[in-house]
Amino acid sequence: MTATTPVLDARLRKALGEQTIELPSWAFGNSGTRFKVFGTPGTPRDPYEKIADAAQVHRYTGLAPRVSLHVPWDLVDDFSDLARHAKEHGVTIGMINSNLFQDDDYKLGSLTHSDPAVRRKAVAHHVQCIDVMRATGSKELKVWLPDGTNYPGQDSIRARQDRLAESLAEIYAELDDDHRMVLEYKFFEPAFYHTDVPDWGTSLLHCLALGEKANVVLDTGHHAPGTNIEFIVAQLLRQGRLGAFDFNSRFYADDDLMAGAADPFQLFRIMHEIVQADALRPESGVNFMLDQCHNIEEKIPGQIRSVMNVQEATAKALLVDAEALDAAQRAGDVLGANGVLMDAYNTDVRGLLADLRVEQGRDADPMKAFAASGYAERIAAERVGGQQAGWGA
Ligand code: PSV
Ligand code: MN
Ligand code: MN
Repeated sequence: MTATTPVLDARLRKALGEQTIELPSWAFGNSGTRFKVFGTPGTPRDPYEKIADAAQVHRYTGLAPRVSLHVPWDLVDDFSDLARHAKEHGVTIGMINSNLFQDDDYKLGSLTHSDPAVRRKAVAHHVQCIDVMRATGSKELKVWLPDGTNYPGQDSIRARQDRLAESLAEIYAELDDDHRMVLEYKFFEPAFYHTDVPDWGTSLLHCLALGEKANVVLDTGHHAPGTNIEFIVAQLLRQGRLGAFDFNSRFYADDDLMAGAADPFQLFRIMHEIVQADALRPESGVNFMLDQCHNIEEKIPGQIRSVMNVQEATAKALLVDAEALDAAQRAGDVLGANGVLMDAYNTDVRGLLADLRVEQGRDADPMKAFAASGYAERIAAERVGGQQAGWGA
């Protein structure tokens, strides 16, 4: 097979031009492991500075117009002022993430806790998040549940599911008509024996019970090694229930490394399912978000690299010759079908994407352009005492 140079035609221009990737505010704070959190010069000191940094990613890629907040990590006195600040920087506020994992009361569970008072507190926290949505113009509430147990017999798995269903219904009832809620699953951690929302099936069952405004979040780092994630993507898309991605890479567990760094082929296979289902369009309702932490690498370039990796995987998926693939699949041509997919994956799309950026009036190379801008040096000089990711102002 001879390599061909891909051309930026009208179809690619439109599809790639419409793509957006949401950034997590916490990617801009310092983070690390339980062993050590390394500081980075210029780390944001508050949510305002996190948004200013996120806006840099959008400025150089044109791909990241929304910033997702985590409450209470990103607590401010006036959320409408934070939304105004975002707008001033050319971005908007995206999903509002609740936090059920840093309060002593939630040691044995939050929305699943056997004590109704603890459950009430956890539900009230989501009501607070919905108020933040109203103040910021955000339309999406994201719930990730750390609840689970560490030992067999510690609590009733079944009773916890019932309590969870009730708590989620109370939260759902608080949503406005134009709000959506997404429920994220994770197979283990912080709980080690059983997790209350461990997989897409459990998340989907709760969403189906709640109603049309509830959909599943797929965090690529939240599966057992070897899981066929693109199968889950295809299945949720068939049901119209894929609400969002949390993109990141993992080698071992929930590593939160840069998207497309560990396994670019997996990212391509995921985007191939998205393109096949025509779910790249903004109206598809799928929010393509990153959920990452940059422990040792610089944060803004780390985010730029990640969105570029998602864009490259998308461009390759758009290059799959759908007709040839369909013909080979129908003919039972195993090697031919696989060859069509691999041809697209093996295409170098970097030139095509550079052309797209130049057409959009941006620099062809976002990494170089950001490095040359002097922004990193400026914030390193201006900001003293930056925060750890995950700790509010
Ligand atoms: C949990 O591991 C998770 O993926 C959830 O999305 C949290 O909100 C996020 O990480 C916190 O970093
Ligand atoms: Mn996540
Ligand atoms: Mn995670």
